[in-house]
Amino acid sequence: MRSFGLQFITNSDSEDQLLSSVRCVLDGGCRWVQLRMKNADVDEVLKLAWKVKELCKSYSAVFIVDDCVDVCKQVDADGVHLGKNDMHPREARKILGDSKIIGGTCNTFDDILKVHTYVDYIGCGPFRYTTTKKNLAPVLGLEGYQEIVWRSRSAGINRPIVAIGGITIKDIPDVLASGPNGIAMSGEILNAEDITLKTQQVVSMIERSL
Ligand code: TZP
Ligand code: MG
Repeated sequence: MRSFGLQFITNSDSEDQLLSSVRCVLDGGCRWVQLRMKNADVDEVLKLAWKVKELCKSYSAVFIVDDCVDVCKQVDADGVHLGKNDMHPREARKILGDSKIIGGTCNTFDDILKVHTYVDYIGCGPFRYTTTKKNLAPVLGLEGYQEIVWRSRSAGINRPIVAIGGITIKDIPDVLASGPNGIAMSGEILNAEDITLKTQQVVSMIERSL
Protein backbone atom coordinates (compact mmCIF):
# COMPACT_ATOMS: atom_id res chain seq x y z
CA MET A 1 0.00 0.00 0.00
CA ARG A 2 1.39 3.38 -0.89
CA SER A 3 1.68 5.86 1.93
CA PHE A 4 -1.03 8.49 1.89
CA GLY A 5 0.80 10.64 4.41
CA LEU A 6 -2.09 12.04 6.39
CA GLN A 7 -5.11 10.08 7.53
CA PHE A 8 -7.85 12.43 8.75
CA ILE A 9 -10.17 10.92 11.35
CA THR A 10 -13.66 12.40 11.69
CA ASN A 11 -14.93 13.27 15.14
CA SER A 12 -18.44 14.66 15.04
CA ASP A 13 -21.96 13.42 15.65
CA SER A 14 -23.53 16.13 13.54
CA GLU A 15 -23.92 15.15 9.91
CA ASP A 16 -23.43 18.72 8.64
CA GLN A 17 -20.31 19.28 10.70
CA LEU A 18 -18.85 15.92 9.78
CA LEU A 19 -19.42 16.35 6.05
CA SER A 20 -18.17 19.91 6.12
CA SER A 21 -14.96 18.82 7.88
CA VAL A 22 -14.41 16.09 5.28
CA ARG A 23 -14.91 18.59 2.43
CA CYS A 24 -12.43 20.98 4.05
CA VAL A 25 -9.69 18.37 4.55
CA LEU A 26 -10.13 17.14 0.99
CA ASP A 27 -9.87 20.73 -0.25
CA GLY A 28 -6.71 21.04 1.84
CA GLY A 29 -5.08 18.09 0.09
CA CYS A 30 -5.77 15.17 2.43
CA ARG A 31 -6.34 11.99 0.43
CA TRP A 32 -7.09 9.50 3.20
CA VAL A 33 -10.21 9.81 5.36
CA GLN A 34 -11.42 7.56 8.16
CA LEU A 35 -15.09 7.81 9.11
CA ARG A 36 -15.13 7.39 12.89
CA MET A 37 -18.49 7.87 14.66
CA LYS A 38 -18.15 6.46 18.14
CA ASN A 39 -21.56 7.62 19.41
CA ALA A 40 -23.62 6.63 16.40
CA ASP A 41 -25.58 3.48 15.69
CA VAL A 42 -24.76 1.42 12.63
CA ASP A 43 -27.60 2.92 10.54
CA GLU A 44 -26.22 6.41 11.07
CA VAL A 45 -22.72 5.22 10.20
CA LEU A 46 -24.09 3.60 7.05
CA LYS A 47 -25.93 6.77 6.03
CA LEU A 48 -22.84 8.93 6.46
CA ALA A 49 -20.62 6.30 4.87
CA TRP A 50 -22.48 6.63 1.56
CA LYS A 51 -22.00 10.40 1.65
CA VAL A 52 -18.35 10.40 2.71
CA LYS A 53 -17.63 7.77 0.09
CA GLU A 54 -19.01 10.02 -2.66
CA LEU A 55 -16.99 12.98 -1.40
CA CYS A 56 -13.80 10.94 -1.25
CA LYS A 57 -14.46 9.53 -4.69
CA SER A 58 -14.74 13.00 -6.20
CA TYR A 59 -11.25 13.81 -4.85
CA SER A 60 -9.77 10.35 -5.59
CA ALA A 61 -9.22 9.99 -1.86
CA VAL A 62 -9.07 6.73 0.05
CA PHE A 63 -12.08 6.09 2.27
CA ILE A 64 -11.81 3.95 5.39
CA VAL A 65 -14.64 3.07 7.79
CA ASP A 66 -13.82 2.65 11.47
CA ASP A 67 -14.94 -0.56 13.21
CA CYS A 68 -17.76 -1.60 10.87
CA VAL A 69 -16.76 -4.35 8.46
CA ASP A 70 -20.36 -4.71 7.25
CA VAL A 71 -20.64 -1.02 6.43
CA CYS A 72 -17.35 -1.18 4.56
CA LYS A 73 -18.65 -4.06 2.49
CA GLN A 74 -22.09 -2.57 1.93
CA VAL A 75 -20.90 0.81 0.64
CA ASP A 76 -17.83 -0.67 -1.07
CA ALA A 77 -15.48 1.59 0.89
CA ASP A 78 -11.76 1.28 0.28
CA GLY A 79 -11.23 -0.33 3.65
CA VAL A 80 -11.85 -0.65 7.35
CA HIS A 81 -9.90 0.23 10.48
CA LEU A 82 -10.10 -2.28 13.32
CA GLY A 83 -9.17 -1.80 16.97
CA LYS A 84 -8.18 -4.51 19.39
CA ASN A 85 -11.79 -4.97 20.53
CA ASP A 86 -13.22 -5.11 17.03
CA MET A 87 -13.45 -8.05 14.65
CA HIS A 88 -10.03 -9.67 14.25
CA PRO A 89 -8.39 -8.60 10.96
CA ARG A 90 -8.12 -12.31 10.03
CA GLU A 91 -11.95 -12.56 10.00
CA ALA A 92 -12.34 -9.19 8.28
CA ARG A 93 -9.95 -10.35 5.55
CA LYS A 94 -12.15 -13.41 4.92
CA ILE A 95 -15.20 -11.16 4.55
CA LEU A 96 -13.60 -8.31 2.57
CA GLY A 97 -11.05 -10.15 0.47
CA ASP A 98 -7.62 -8.95 -0.56
CA SER A 99 -8.67 -5.88 -2.49
CA LYS A 100 -9.79 -3.94 0.61
CA ILE A 101 -7.45 -2.04 2.90
CA ILE A 102 -7.49 -3.29 6.49
CA GLY A 103 -5.89 -1.16 9.17
CA GLY A 104 -5.27 -2.44 12.67
CA THR A 105 -4.63 -0.60 15.91
CA CYS A 106 -1.49 -1.67 17.78
CA ASN A 107 -0.11 -0.21 20.99
CA THR A 108 2.85 -2.57 21.42
CA PHE A 109 5.22 -4.70 19.36
CA ASP A 110 3.36 -7.79 20.60
CA ASP A 111 0.13 -6.36 19.12
CA ILE A 112 1.94 -5.96 15.80
CA LEU A 113 3.10 -9.58 15.88
CA LYS A 114 -0.54 -10.69 16.29
CA VAL A 115 -2.00 -8.82 13.31
CA HIS A 116 0.71 -7.80 10.85
CA THR A 117 0.06 -10.60 8.36
CA TYR A 118 -3.61 -9.64 8.03
CA VAL A 119 -3.40 -5.85 7.85
CA ASP A 120 -2.24 -3.35 5.22
CA TYR A 121 -1.22 -0.71 7.71
CA ILE A 122 -0.78 -0.43 11.44
CA GLY A 123 -2.24 2.49 13.42
CA CYS A 124 0.20 2.83 16.29
CA GLY A 125 -0.23 5.03 19.34
CA PRO A 126 -1.08 6.97 21.26
CA PHE A 127 1.81 9.35 20.77
CA ARG A 128 0.54 11.44 23.68
CA TYR A 129 -2.61 11.92 25.75
CA THR A 130 -5.69 12.87 23.77
CA THR A 131 -9.34 13.38 24.68
CA THR A 132 -10.47 12.19 21.24
CA LYS A 133 -10.31 8.53 22.28
CA LYS A 134 -11.66 6.94 25.45
CA ASN A 135 -9.80 4.13 27.25
CA LEU A 136 -6.48 5.28 25.90
CA ALA A 137 -3.51 2.89 26.03
CA PRO A 138 -0.28 4.16 27.68
CA VAL A 139 1.40 6.90 25.65
CA LEU A 140 4.38 5.91 23.50
CA GLY A 141 6.21 9.18 22.95
CA LEU A 142 9.10 9.32 20.51
CA GLU A 143 11.04 6.61 22.32
CA GLY A 144 8.07 4.25 22.10
CA TYR A 145 7.93 4.69 18.33
CA GLN A 146 11.68 4.26 17.97
CA GLU A 147 11.51 0.95 19.80
CA ILE A 148 8.36 -0.43 18.15
CA VAL A 149 9.38 0.53 14.63
CA TRP A 150 12.94 -0.76 15.12
CA ARG A 151 11.70 -4.08 16.51
CA SER A 152 9.20 -4.44 13.68
CA ARG A 153 11.70 -3.69 10.91
CA SER A 154 14.30 -5.95 12.54
CA ALA A 155 11.74 -8.75 12.53
CA GLY A 156 11.14 -8.20 8.80
CA ILE A 157 7.72 -6.62 9.32
CA ASN A 158 7.42 -3.91 6.69
CA ARG A 159 3.80 -2.82 6.96
CA PRO A 160 3.38 0.98 7.03
CA ILE A 161 3.11 2.25 10.60
CA VAL A 162 0.86 5.27 11.06
CA ALA A 163 1.34 7.32 14.23
CA ILE A 164 -1.77 8.50 16.06
CA GLY A 165 -2.92 10.23 19.21
CA GLY A 166 -2.56 13.84 20.27
CA ILE A 167 -0.23 14.70 17.39
CA THR A 168 0.11 18.39 16.52
CA ILE A 169 1.67 19.92 13.43
CA LYS A 170 4.82 20.78 15.38
CA ASP A 171 5.28 17.12 16.37
CA ILE A 172 5.31 15.85 12.79
CA PRO A 173 9.05 16.10 11.98
CA ASP A 174 10.11 14.37 15.21
CA VAL A 175 7.38 11.71 15.07
CA LEU A 176 8.26 10.77 11.48
CA ALA A 177 11.98 10.87 12.28
CA SER A 178 11.32 8.32 15.03
CA GLY A 179 10.20 5.76 12.45
CA PRO A 180 6.48 5.84 11.52
CA ASN A 181 5.50 6.20 7.84
CA GLY A 182 2.39 8.35 8.21
CA ILE A 183 0.32 10.45 10.58
CA ALA A 184 -3.33 10.10 11.64
CA MET A 185 -4.92 13.22 13.05
CA SER A 186 -8.25 14.46 14.27
CA GLY A 187 -8.24 17.22 16.91
CA GLU A 188 -5.33 19.27 15.59
CA ILE A 189 -7.18 19.71 12.31
CA LEU A 190 -10.74 19.98 13.62
CA ASN A 191 -9.85 22.59 16.23
CA ALA A 192 -8.28 24.88 13.64
CA GLU A 193 -10.05 28.10 12.72
CA ASP A 194 -9.49 27.26 9.07
CA ILE A 195 -9.58 23.48 8.56
CA THR A 196 -8.57 23.65 4.91
CA LEU A 197 -5.54 25.83 5.61
CA LYS A 198 -4.47 23.68 8.57
CA THR A 199 -4.75 20.57 6.40
CA GLN A 200 -2.58 22.18 3.72
CA GLN A 201 0.02 22.99 6.36
CA VAL A 202 -0.10 19.48 7.85
CA VAL A 203 0.16 17.80 4.43
CA SER A 204 3.12 19.93 3.46
CA MET A 205 4.82 19.35 6.82
CA ILE A 206 4.42 15.59 6.34
CA GLU A 207 5.75 15.76 2.78
CA ARG A 208 8.79 17.73 3.94
CA SER A 209 9.39 15.32 6.83
CA LEU A 210 9.00 11.96 5.11
N1 TZP B 1 -6.80 6.07 18.39
C1 TZP B 1 -5.76 6.31 19.19
S1 TZP B 1 -5.63 7.94 19.58
C2 TZP B 1 -6.99 8.32 18.62
C3 TZP B 1 -7.51 7.17 18.06
C4 TZP B 1 -8.68 7.09 17.18
C5 TZP B 1 -7.52 9.70 18.49
C6 TZP B 1 -6.74 10.53 17.51
O1 TZP B 1 -7.25 11.82 17.49
P1 TZP B 1 -6.40 13.08 17.93
O2 TZP B 1 -7.45 14.15 18.15
O3 TZP B 1 -5.52 13.42 16.76
O4 TZP B 1 -5.66 12.77 19.17
MG1 MG C 1 -12.59 0.29 16.80
